Amino acid sequence: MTKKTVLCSKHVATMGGEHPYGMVEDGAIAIEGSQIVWVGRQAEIPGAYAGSQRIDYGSRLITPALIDAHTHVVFGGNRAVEFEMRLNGATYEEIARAGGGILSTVNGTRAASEEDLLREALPRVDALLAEGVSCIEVKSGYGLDAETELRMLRAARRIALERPVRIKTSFLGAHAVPPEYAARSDAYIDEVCIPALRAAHAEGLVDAVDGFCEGIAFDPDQIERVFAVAKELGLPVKLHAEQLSNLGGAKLAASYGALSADHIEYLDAEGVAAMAAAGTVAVLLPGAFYTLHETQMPPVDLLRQQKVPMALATDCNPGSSPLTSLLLTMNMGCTLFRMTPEEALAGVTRVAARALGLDDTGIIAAGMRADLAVWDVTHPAELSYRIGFNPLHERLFGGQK
Ligand code: DI6
Ligand code: FE
Repeated sequence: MTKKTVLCSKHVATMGGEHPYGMVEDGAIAIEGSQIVWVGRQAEIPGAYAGSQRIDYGSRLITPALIDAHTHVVFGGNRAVEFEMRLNGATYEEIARAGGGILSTVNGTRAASEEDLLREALPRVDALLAEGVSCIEVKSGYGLDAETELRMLRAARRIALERPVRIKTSFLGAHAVPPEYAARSDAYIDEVCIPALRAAHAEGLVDAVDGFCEGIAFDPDQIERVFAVAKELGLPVKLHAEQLSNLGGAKLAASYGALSADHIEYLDAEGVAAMAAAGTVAVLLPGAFYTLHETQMPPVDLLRQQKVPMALATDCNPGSSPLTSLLLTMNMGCTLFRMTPEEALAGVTRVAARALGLDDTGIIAAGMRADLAVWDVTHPAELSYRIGFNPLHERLFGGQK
């Protein structure tokens, strides 16, 4: 018989239901094995769980464990020197066009073994787990040749063997044009990106297909060729869209029923409407906005009005967002993008799950995985309010400490 446990706490933010934060006061969560089997008030615990082991967390807050729905945590090297160059006046796009930027990380990643990539990623992963994260999306996209793209994805999948965390992988072969295909981006898509996607899928390494639709990367026609193959393979798509300019990427992604369109600072009303109609999640990435001194805000009011769900993620990468704190990301979502603390918490739980196509995590409800975070705070707004403080008391992953 699987072990039953009842967790009790003064505040349980289920992030489901009608109340703000789905709050249950004097709450209890019954867990059997790795699953939540019942949630409600302590006064109403069903008889079936009366004799179970109880853990009393006192006046603390329990939330769903956090989900980082957009990261590039697997890569080789770092770009501190470019950070310095940007502060001496160079722009992100100038550095990219001069062969730095994403391509400098491509060099570092091609030179790294699978072991190196895993070893370098783990400290970043550990920083996220220490803040109550239970699930991390990880993209390829710094290999830009079939061998290195697959190596990145294998390293990403191995994170889940080294740490108690769920990993979802996205194939991002259409991230940048590698030097050997300079000025031949169409040939890169047909000769490298698409065959690498097929090979990665054949090896079972791909959960979703992503792309970078931008002047310094790929145009909508090129992205569409990759999406057509994703569709043929039965893989969901998502897209880095409208980060630095508006090329209509979000609209294209929505036309493929994308799980998410990410960044979207330059998204217009037409793009918002297309996302709303397709049920595509907006993944907002304030770490990149902050790092690049961006001034164009994502259209948060319009997204809200059109009921496009908003997720928040770190975009952890060595160039535009060397960020490994989802709590700081929540604070930035509130202060830079004027999201509410409730939207920020939904954005790293319920909505983040949806951006990854997951329906068994992100809220606290019967039938969901027991992925939970217990915090030394009494009100959920405290999670977004503080800057650089980690109040995590305990994280449960599939019911395990
Ligand atoms: N947009 C981003 O913010 C990351 N990738 C992308 O398409 C940045 C990647 C990098 O600069 O290394
Ligand atoms: Fe990204």
